[in-house]
Amino acid sequence: MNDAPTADRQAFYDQIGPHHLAPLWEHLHRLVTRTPTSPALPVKWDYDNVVRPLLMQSGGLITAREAERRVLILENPGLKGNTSATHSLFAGLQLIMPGEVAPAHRHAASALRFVVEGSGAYTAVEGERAIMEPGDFIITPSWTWHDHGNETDHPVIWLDGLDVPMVRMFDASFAEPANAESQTVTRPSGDSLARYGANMVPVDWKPERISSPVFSYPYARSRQALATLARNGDPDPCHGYKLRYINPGSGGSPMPTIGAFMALLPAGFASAPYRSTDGTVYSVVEGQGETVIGDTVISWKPRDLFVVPSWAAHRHKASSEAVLFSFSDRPVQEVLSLWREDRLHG
Ligand code: GTQ
Ligand code: FE2
Repeated sequence: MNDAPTADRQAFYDQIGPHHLAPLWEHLHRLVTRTPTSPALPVKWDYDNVVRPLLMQSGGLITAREAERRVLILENPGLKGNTSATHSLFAGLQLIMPGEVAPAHRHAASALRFVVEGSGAYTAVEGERAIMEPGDFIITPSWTWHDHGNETDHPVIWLDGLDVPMVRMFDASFAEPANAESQTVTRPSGDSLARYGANMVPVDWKPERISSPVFSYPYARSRQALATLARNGDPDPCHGYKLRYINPGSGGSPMPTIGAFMALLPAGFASAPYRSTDGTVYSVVEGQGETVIGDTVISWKPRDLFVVPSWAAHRHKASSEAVLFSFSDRPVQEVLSLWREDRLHG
């Protein structure tokens, strides 16, 4: 019912309100919609001209130690006050200056990092440091200890993606600081990738947790795989050449709540329109192009970030060969049998 209620009905609503009761029939069509109606908006953050200068300015205002994490939140303008990029996902850009440490902690929320600028900083996860290079994808699964450090002479910046809004929805947030600022290194860098990331695993290994035992997915490997696909076959009309990151122990997503993807769009490629129920955060790695989302045209270049809301029809056009990283809540929707997609040819 969309019309203003009649006087007698309004009087009834006023009568039941104090008893914490409300008439479903006034809300039903907003609650059970025929199709998704996300309040999230298509939005772009220009890295070179807007985000980077402001992030560097924040570097002069607060240290990583003081801030605990020096992050500018990418807040969707359709979700003001929610500190989130989509309804279910937080995104932010984190800056760590030379010599800084972001102290060790752990929390219920799962996090991913996608390195945007600068190389040689590290994220330590459960005693192993991942040395970060642009385009690397790194995970810190739920309740794993993690700290960051930058022992180089230049700033390092990465995209953080967390399932914080989902954890908040469940009222299931826990967090704990570590005793020491930096974790003691207990395994050499590259150890988990060698053990679990060479299409092999230790002979008697049994997965102990739901998340991937590989926590660093280097760009060089992902990029090479995409280049090979592009040489060997035709692109998908909607996706170009698109791969998803996996947990090698299960074939599923690296962490249960967040799916992550990387796509290569050949120069001149224009994708067929597409929509899916997982609102998605994109980070441009290489190339230039535009993504048309409904009536909104988002033109992008390396390091720009943008959001495609749930069920928003969109298509990508690459003016030069492009690589797009993205993440979404798709694995959650899939296990709940909620995920849907629509290929809108023509
Ligand atoms: O780097 O550990 O953007 O705990 C938000 C929460 C980053 C982190 C964020 C976090 C972190
Ligand atoms: Fe954290």
